[in-house]
Amino acid sequence: MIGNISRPRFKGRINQPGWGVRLLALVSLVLVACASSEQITATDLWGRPSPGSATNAAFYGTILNHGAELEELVAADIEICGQTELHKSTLDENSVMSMQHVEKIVIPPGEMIQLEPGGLHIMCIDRQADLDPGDLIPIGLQFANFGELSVEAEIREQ
Ligand SMILES: [Cu+2]
Repeated sequence: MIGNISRPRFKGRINQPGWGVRLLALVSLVLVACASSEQITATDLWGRPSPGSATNAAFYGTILNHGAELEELVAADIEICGQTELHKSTLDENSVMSMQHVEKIVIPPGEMIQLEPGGLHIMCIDRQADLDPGDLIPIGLQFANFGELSVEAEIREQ
């Protein structure tokens, strides 16, 4: 008997969305397209949890330049940090990691820049609050042409 269980069959017509649904989907698509036509976007910003005595923290993410002009990230501001700087980590010939302050991060038109561990990052110096998993930390990104972009970084383990 087990092999003879008949499953309900849906005819194709039932699964076809009506034109109203399709129109809604189209409108949503257009809205998404408009939202992403911002000249500069920053996505997936994050930082590691850092409770306790550590005084510094780093933030990472992806910055995209959708515009036709070259853009420069010139500063970042995080309220819970005494000082916020743009940094770049480098590995020297002895495999020693060090980081330098950079004046700006250049984002060519149509390209994206990855801020990531071991590379470019936003450095939080003199951290004044714990960073716990799930926290959303507001960051102000200052661009040379675009101006200020407000984003939030999620605190998580990678
Ligand atoms: Cu750093």
